[in-house]
Amino acid sequence: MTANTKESILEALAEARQRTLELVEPLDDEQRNRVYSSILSPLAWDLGHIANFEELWLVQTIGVREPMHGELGRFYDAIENPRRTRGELPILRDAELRAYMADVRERTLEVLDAVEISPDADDPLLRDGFVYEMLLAHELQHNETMLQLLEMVEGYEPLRPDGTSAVATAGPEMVEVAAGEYEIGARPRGFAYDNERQRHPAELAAFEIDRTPVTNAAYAEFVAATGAEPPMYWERDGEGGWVSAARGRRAPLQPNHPVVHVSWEGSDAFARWAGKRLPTEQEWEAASERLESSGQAWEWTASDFLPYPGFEAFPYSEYSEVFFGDEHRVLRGGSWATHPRVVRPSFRNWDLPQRRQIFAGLRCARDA
Ligand code: AVJ
Ligand code: FE
Repeated sequence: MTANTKESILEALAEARQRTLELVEPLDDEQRNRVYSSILSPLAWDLGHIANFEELWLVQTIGVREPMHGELGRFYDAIENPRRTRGELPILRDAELRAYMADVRERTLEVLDAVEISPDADDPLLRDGFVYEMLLAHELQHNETMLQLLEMVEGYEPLRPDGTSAVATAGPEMVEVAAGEYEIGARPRGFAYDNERQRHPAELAAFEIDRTPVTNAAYAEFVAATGAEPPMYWERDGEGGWVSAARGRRAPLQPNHPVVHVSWEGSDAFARWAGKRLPTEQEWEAASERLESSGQAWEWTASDFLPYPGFEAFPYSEYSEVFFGDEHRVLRGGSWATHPRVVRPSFRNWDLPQRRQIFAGLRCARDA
């Protein structure tokens, strides 16, 4: 891992912002403000929230400056304002929103100019550039949430084509992982979220795990055999098959691509139908180096989102801690919509078991 410098941070901040703005570039203000779904924010909220998170951490906290718009931050607080309420909030819109994003960024760069980024800074927020890494990850994670919403925007044409590809088909179907003690979680050095720490040993029994994620073709077979709920956006093609109707456009489903937009409930049912089960998140991580095919779709695991031993919330408990419990399931890997900066073997994503808006499928495992 190379150390963060001001130059590398500047470059990454600019790249992330360009990606954010490109996503909404093809839309008009009405589309940016529209509420498409009660489980996703209007895009204008994501944009203002991205900028407000930047103001909060890089300008107010690191730069010790007063908020630029008084109480505005309240409306961008993700915990205080559940997604279904975000369309009615007095948030910034249109030209005011664009100006706010640019003003925050200007101040961020002034503050960055004055700080010292070093591996042994006293302030844990600045040590190794942690707060800048957090900011970048936050914006890029919201890019993925925005792409989930963009699936619902009729006729949306991205500036850059989406990246998806077929799963590898050569080689053995399953990989065997020996029983033993495996180290789980992020290493002490390098950026990771609080929920990836502490790194700790986990005792695993021998298991086998699919080398590749479940494909559209396999999932269609399961739906046909069991009458299970199809993935979100699947529509009948009129000939007994399926098409994807995401973005309001009926497009063929590639049979050998990983299935996405399935729930945990559907994933768990698929695995049982196949005579297998979902892997635990520890099994997934222990096997991760040997899975050829990952990073195209998030993968549901059998695990509840729980703290690791020795967990300490840092730098704020609303990122992970408030979500711990048996309500959310862990997803591992990453999807075509996930920026590489966010993907790592220890990264833990989570959602409710019935949710299908995320780019998630599954991979099966079984006891050896
Ligand atoms: C890790 C994807 C579940 O979107 O709720 C964004 C990421 N946290 N802003 C979410 C997040 C704060 C989070 N997930
Ligand atoms: Fe956020």
